[in-house]
Amino acid sequence: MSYVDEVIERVVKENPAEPEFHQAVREVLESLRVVVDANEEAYRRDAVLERLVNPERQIKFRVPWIDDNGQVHVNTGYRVQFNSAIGPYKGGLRLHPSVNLGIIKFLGFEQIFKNSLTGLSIGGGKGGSDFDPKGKSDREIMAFCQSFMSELCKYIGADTDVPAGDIGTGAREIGYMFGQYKKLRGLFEGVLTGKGLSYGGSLARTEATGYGLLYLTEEMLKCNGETLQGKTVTVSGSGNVAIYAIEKAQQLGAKVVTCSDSTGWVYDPDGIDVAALKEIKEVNRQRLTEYSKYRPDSQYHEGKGVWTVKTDIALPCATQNELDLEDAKLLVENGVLAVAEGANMPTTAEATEFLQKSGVYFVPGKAANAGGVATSALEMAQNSERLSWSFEKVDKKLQEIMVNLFHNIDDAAKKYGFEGNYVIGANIAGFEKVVDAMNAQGIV
Ligand code: NDP
Ligand code: 2IT
Repeated sequence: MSYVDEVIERVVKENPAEPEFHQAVREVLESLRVVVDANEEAYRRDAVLERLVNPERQIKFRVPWIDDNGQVHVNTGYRVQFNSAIGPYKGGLRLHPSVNLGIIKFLGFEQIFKNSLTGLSIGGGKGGSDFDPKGKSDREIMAFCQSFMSELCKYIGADTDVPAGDIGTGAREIGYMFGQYKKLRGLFEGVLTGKGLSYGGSLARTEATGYGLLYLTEEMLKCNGETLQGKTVTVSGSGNVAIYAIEKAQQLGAKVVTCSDSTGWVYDPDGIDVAALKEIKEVNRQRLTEYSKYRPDSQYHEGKGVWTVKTDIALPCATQNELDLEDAKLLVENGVLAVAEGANMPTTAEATEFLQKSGVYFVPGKAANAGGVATSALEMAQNSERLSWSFEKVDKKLQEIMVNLFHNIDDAAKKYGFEGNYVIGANIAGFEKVVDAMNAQGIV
């Protein structure tokens, strides 16, 4: 059996009931086959793949907090410090009832390669909790965040591990966590990114993931003789990534006609009203059912359905495995040109394969959504020099990072004979830097 197959089999056996982690490992290792096969003897001897798929450390802890009625709740907190070969662990904190160790491990594993692709000095990590922020009062959110950080603060620091936002964790949660870290550790340092602007946050971090997704998509289209101008775009999700993806797509001349949340989706044939979406989601924290009050000609549908709409470019920006084979078939039937992942692993393995075989340009999340973490690294740089850069400066650097990133994955795909396969290109380009750093640092 080949080394790649052997390690995949062991990951599945040794990490039972973690299907998302298996899926992420399988995708990466399958892509690396061409590189691993060429170095099989040395890689086996050095257990390169075993060291890659086993986190350096995983922390699981109790998070007790008291609700507004005096009831005590206990959630589970996680931080997986996956790989520090190229820099301090870096990656978001997800707060969602579906969170479990396998999901945090899949996200942490992806983060290793994504962070490497940014070209910046950040290792891979991820954390979170099965806490559900929906419907909680501000005081309850604060109580949870303080309890979560009371334990997490023992394991993180500006030069060791720097968490940030993800699903359910935005500026409010980062603020409460930062306050608790500072109180307990007595350190005002860049231990979290996505901070508010008044206490060390970076301009353009809020916009970065969505904007970066569009900068990369535009470059990819340009290199294939296409452009965003005049295209129809469908987006899923209506959170941080989705909102700023929609905003930038419209700035670049496309028309975005959908968005969604976990209960339903909106079709707005005239183009999504971003100001209305921000008010509903960022200010009032309401459901998408409110959208038709702002836009009477739009349609609201319960359940799932964004991918049934005819589109040129599909941008899944909600969560993992939200675009399956049936959705992919519909998209292809409707003539989709490109799919770029704003979320982490939103496309199932079968759907990805089908899209690629159908000639759709497909860019995986670890490349397409890397603008968020890249700008987090720029926030870390600003914190280190105790300065704040202008929006224009950060945004320009973000654009450069995404354009370079696209060319790196495109070149890696070509170099190994898989031209146009951005999944293989991203995995190989991300892996090369990490494995080089791991080899240089010895068996640690
Ligand atoms: P938010 O919490 O701001 O928004 C998440 C959006 O996705 C909401 O509209 C939410 O709907 C929807 N959603 C979440 N879970 C589900 C689900 N199980 N089923 C259906 N809809 C769901 O998160 P972000 O925008 O920050 O993150 C979105 C994706 O992008 C995630 O995969 C995240 O890992 C990834 N990502 C985020 C980055 C960042 O900088 N924030 C960077 C790179 C990737 P509802 O509100 O109803 O739950
Ligand atoms: O998935 C991701 O890249 C993020 N949630 C952002 C991580 C970060 O550290 O900014």
